[in-house]
Amino acid sequence: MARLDQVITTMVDIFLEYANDGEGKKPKLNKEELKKVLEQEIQSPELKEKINADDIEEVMEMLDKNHDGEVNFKEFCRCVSDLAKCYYSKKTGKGGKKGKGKNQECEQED
Ligand SMILES: [Ca+2]
Ligand SMILES: [Ca+2]
Repeated sequence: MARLDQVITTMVDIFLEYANDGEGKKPKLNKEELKKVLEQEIQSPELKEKINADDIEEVMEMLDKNHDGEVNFKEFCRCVSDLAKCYYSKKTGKGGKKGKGKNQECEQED
C-alpha cells in the first residue's frame, strides 16, 4: 500500500475500532473511547503535549464541534488534521513556538 493509502485507511480503521458502536448505529467516540485513542495511538511527545488525554473534558470540548457530547468521524478528521498542521509547523519552524498562548498557533477554530 502506498503511504497516503495507509494514512487514510489507518485513520478510518482507528476511528471505527475505537468508536466501537454496533451495526446500524452511527460510529462516534465518547469520552472514554476518545481517551483510549489518544492514549494508545499517539506516542510522540510533541503531539501528546498538544492533545492531552489527561484532560479529556477539555479535549472533548475542543473537538466536539456540533456539541453532541461525542466525536464523530468528521470531528476526528479535524483532530488529526490539526495535529498534522501542528507537527508541520514544528517541522518547518513556522509558528508552534512556545511563549504566547501555548495552543493558539495550531488551532484555527471556525
Ligand atoms: Ca462509541
Ligand atoms: Ca460531536
